[in-house]
Amino acid sequence: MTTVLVYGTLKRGERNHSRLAAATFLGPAMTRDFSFTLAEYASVSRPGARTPEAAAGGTHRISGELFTVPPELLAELDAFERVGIDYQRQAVPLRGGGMAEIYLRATAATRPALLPAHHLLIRDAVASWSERLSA
Ligand code: PCA
Repeated sequence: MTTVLVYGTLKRGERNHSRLAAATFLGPAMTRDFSFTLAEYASVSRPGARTPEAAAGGTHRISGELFTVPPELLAELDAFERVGIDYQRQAVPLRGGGMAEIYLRATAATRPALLPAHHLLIRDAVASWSERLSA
């Protein structure tokens, strides 16, 4: 089992949450460190929808929901999030202790240089996806 911190479309009430049907909700959680950036993009797969994307580097912590995920589901989620292309999954310390896996923007080395034109940054993501707390 792996503990995963989700902050975007996988959260309860969001459009991809049904993919976590086999996961166990543990509660709200946030990263320990204020060392991330959260941006929001126009969804490639769903025109009109928006997708948040956290990246390493920055001054914000990421808040979301903690789930226990069985190995088969983790593999499915990695495929869905296109790990190695769009996202990388990384272990981060949580506020209050412990670690969780989180999907962060893939590094420039693995991310395709040319993104579709509609996959452009719209604006900084705001509280709709994650609290933004200053250090
Ligand atoms: N799905 C993952 C990463 C961003 C997204 O929309 C999540 O909810 O954590």
